[in-house]
Amino acid sequence: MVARLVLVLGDQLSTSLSALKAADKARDVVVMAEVAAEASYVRHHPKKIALIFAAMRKFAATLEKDGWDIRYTQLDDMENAGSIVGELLRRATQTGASKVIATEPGEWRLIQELEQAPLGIDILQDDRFIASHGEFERWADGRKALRMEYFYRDMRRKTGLLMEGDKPAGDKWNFDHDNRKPAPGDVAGAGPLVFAPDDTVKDVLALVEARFGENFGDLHPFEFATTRAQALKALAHFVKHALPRFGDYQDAMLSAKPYLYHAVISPYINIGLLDPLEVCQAVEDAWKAGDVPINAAEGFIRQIIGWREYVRGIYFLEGPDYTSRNVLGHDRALPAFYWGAETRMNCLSHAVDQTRAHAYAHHIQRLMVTGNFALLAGVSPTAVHEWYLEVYADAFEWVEAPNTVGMSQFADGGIIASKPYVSSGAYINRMSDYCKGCAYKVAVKTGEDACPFNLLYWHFLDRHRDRFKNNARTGNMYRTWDRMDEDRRETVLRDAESWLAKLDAGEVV
Ligand code: FAD
Ligand code: DLZ
Ligand code: SF4
Repeated sequence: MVARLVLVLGDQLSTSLSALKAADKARDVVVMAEVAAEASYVRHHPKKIALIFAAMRKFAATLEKDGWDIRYTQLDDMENAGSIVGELLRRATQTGASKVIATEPGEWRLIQELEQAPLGIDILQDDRFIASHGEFERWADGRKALRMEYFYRDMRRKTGLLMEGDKPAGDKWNFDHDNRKPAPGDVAGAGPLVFAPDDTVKDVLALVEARFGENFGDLHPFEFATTRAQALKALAHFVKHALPRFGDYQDAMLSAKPYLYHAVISPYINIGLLDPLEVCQAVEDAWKAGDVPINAAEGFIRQIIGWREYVRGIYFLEGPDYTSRNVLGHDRALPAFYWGAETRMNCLSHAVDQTRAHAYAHHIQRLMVTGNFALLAGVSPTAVHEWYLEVYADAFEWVEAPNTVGMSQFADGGIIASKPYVSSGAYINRMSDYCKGCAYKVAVKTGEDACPFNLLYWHFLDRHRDRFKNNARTGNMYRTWDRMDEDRRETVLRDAESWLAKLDAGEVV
């Protein structure tokens, strides 16, 4: 019988992949390819490209050992066709295959390319998720608002995680009330387990340095896990050393501690080295063993079976135009300090520096520092979306776009976020140590020294009054604003305008 091609993409490195399960090891040929089209559709952080290429090479070796016939193309192979479809066509000619089995990619762009390819491609559902597209559609159907919390409860019931019969463990679905403490300055922070580069990784690092060395981001030191075995060790390290305090300090930010008690496993889950359910089971086991408190276990499991599944559901429900939504009509260019240019804002400077160094920032840095600023300043959500897709090692469109366009920039009109995630400097000051070392003064509300978040917060609310004044969660902010005397309101708006004019003129702000 003629062989079929089995496509395995760089974020599909799971032996349980639906395309592999549907294939016949004795007959079919696995195609994996490092291609320029995927490596440059945005200017990915060099660490992200290195992670994907190194993990792809090692995954191919694992499959080969397991008896699969693999056709692997390295980026600098002379015959490399440069794109996924090009590589499939080349391998089809080589092997005589006329059919391809693929698992659905996590991006509309690539799904459409596969659908339009002159090949018979069978695209199977990606079943490495808890909810299928059909299940999410049924949940969403007829609901006025698609709130994550209700979807999450269904996922708890479906998986049985942290359930006691049909009741949530500890009698509450959500323990956030106990979470989100500001970090005292002396917390240790566990930090992720790191891995020294082996020969495969060193080869990839040399390639990435030569081809993508100009992209924003430091390639060295490269310390990510690149195999499932290493990723499992990183998970065990997190569960033992960081999970117990994960809930407490989930939203805290400290200049010297980029990771605090976060897991730093999203890149591994997203490329397939770890399975989301096994991760949650490890966390539940630690709670059952009495090693971690319920607020940490519940808070963590909610991020995975709640938020992660929910944002994927929204991405596929909303369709390919989701990334170009812009209900607030924001069109400012992304400021140069997102690419490392100088800024006087210490919070932004730290979040961007960490991003450049590690291809990582934790959720609150993404949401309440870089995201919050872009939203307040009215930056084009498409530009913001591209930035997040480029700079983080865990960024794949199905998860990045809803978090950025929806949750962070409110550009989808509130499908994901029930209110815009905006704050003045007071929130950042409460949750971090950034303000202490800042050229601006967080307590100052107007004038040259005023924290720009303080100025822009009111400017944002004022310019979007019609949209947000009746929102149950922002309405009281308008009452505060309206209670200020008129002179003060005018001064705040004038100072915000002149600060934005300096930003637009390219001054260091
Ligand atoms: P932890 O804080 O330790 O959380 C544990 C796990 O929960 C993560 O590994 C991740 O798998 C999952 N998780 C937590 N929050 C979310 C969420 N909102 N959506 C989906 N999964 C979540 N996450 C990505 O995986 N890829 C992205 O491209 C991405 N872009 C984001 C962009 C913005 C603007 C924002 C606000 C958030 C984004 N997130 C993204 C979500 C979240 O910030 C990251 O998942 C998290 O920071 C990863 O670090 P961690 O493994 O240390 O997470
Ligand atoms: C992100 C990425 C990169 C940088 N390079 C490759 C590659 O060379 N080959 C490949 O198969 N996949 C790569 N990927 C992951 C794809 O871009 C990803 O599958 C799609 O964005 C869908 O999530
Ligand atoms: Fe950021 Fe304002 Fe604090 Fe400076 S004072 S670190 S700009 S929040």
